[in-house]
Amino acid sequence: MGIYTELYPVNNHLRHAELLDGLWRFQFDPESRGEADAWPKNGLPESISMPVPASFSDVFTDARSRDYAGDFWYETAFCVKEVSPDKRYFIRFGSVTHTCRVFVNGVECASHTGGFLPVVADVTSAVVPGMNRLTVKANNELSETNIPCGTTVRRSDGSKRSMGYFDFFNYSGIQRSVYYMELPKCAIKDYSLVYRLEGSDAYIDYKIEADGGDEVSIAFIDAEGKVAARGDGEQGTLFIPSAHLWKVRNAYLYDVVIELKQGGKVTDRYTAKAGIRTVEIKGESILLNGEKVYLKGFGKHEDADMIGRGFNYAIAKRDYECLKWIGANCFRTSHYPYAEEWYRMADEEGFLIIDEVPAVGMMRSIANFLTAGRGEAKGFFAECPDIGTLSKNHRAAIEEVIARDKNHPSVIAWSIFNEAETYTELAEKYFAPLFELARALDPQKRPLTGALEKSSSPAACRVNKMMDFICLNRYYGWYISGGELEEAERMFREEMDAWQAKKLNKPFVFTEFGTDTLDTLHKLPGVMWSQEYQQEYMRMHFEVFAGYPAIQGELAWNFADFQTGQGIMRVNGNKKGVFTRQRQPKAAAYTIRERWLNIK
Ligand code: BDP
Repeated sequence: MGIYTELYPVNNHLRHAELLDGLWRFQFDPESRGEADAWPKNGLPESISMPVPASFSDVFTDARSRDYAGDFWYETAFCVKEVSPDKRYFIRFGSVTHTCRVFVNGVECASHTGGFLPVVADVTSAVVPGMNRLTVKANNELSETNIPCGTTVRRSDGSKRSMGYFDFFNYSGIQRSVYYMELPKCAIKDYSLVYRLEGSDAYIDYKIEADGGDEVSIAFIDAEGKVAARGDGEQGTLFIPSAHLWKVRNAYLYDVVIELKQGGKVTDRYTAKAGIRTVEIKGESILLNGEKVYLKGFGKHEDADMIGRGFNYAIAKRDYECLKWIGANCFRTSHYPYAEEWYRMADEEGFLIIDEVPAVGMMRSIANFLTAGRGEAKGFFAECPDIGTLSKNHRAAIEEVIARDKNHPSVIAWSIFNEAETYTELAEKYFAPLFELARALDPQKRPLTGALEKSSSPAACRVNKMMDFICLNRYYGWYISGGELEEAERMFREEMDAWQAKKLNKPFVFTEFGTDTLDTLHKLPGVMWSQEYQQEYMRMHFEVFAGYPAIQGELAWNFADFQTGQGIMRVNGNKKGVFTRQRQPKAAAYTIRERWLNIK
């Protein structure tokens, strides 16, 4: 297991987890003077209040603050009742975007690169009994050596501006929940579960990693509270005859209880949910528990009014209700790992997730969507200033996402990139070790993929051979032959024929197809941007999909309208949502619903 992000916080008589969400102090630091001026020790000198979790941008009423790029600071206080030698103390951030350093009482306790995975600070040596100051120095500048990729330029007045090589707003800040945790010194660090099915019987290979202790045990408890299986020792195999399986939209979850003992005394207990299921690719099929599954759903974003990319339960709940209403069973966490709460909810609701690392923008283009949509991408890797650092950060994201999400039954695949250069020798060299790494790290050996843009054509792409199923982002009828659906369909079929001719014997999943659509515009016959056009475009795609048996999934772009940077191609954001940003259906939602409710 190795890398671990500290298990999702739980509260019980041996573990204490306290949410620190609320109003924190906040300050921009455009001159990067905070450290020299000892802000971690003395406090932020001119701070304002700022909600956590939330992106900072959309709470402001001035453009400079909204679009700020550079260093910024957060600060709050937390209470430690007593400092015991038998305990360890942690602060766990769901994420801090994009890089951060964490200080407690002025002492640096952690630093992290990558804005979409947990940051865990062991603060044991810094805490004191009573109130403690927690300070976070963050930075949201984009570069070509961190993911997501982009660049940071200076305006004529010297201020910085971040420009992503991607099509979503560079929301930043503490966008996920923060926990203060007290753990026993002798604690459970990590666990993994791997399932095998024989008929209706399940075998569960488990591994537990602990810090100290001399005895460890694991139990699977069924929904009636009965122990279904129990095992002792750090690793072993559990057997559950006639197991309840975790199925699509019919999720059965067991309670898992892991206990650690020292000298006969229980020192730690960790509880979680587990769903018994297998995932596998066989020929052109995606199999869940040995049965074929067709993926229906969307690429999403963590994105909403006011809170930006901040996690909010009500929004997530509404999204799941919309997904159920429309007949979806899957989504891709485009273009970064989402807050852990999304996966916990998917586990419970029986949704399938393609879990994507933030490797987006590996194409030098501010209007990357245009470039990618038309298949006009130019090289990225040849000019990347430091491939070593980029790949180190990309590796870390893969290690951390697998460490974090490996036990979620909802996660059925890892997506290693979105729309990267794949058609050069450099790209092949870049990606091969990353795919190998993911394959080696995932105890469940889930299928691997990446989302290919138009330049990754059947003839040119050198990376699809590393993938277990192939994800295509295609915009025939939008970026290509926009407004000309018949012509678009011919070109689309031509490309699909070329893929088919390659006889790859792998499933294909459409991970993007869609049209920008204004919820105010109706026009008959449909024109680009009208609701009618979005419907016609969808119908055309559904017909094409039906003609190719290897197509095993359709994830439309996008679930909802979302914020992007400004530009002549974006009207206050990307409007390819099938739902509006307020999660109300556009006309195409009904077209899609009619189809998806009828695909079993
Ligand atoms: C693709 C990107 C996605 C964009 C989409 C679009 O993967 O992030 O939002 O196109 O243009 O290039 O809508």
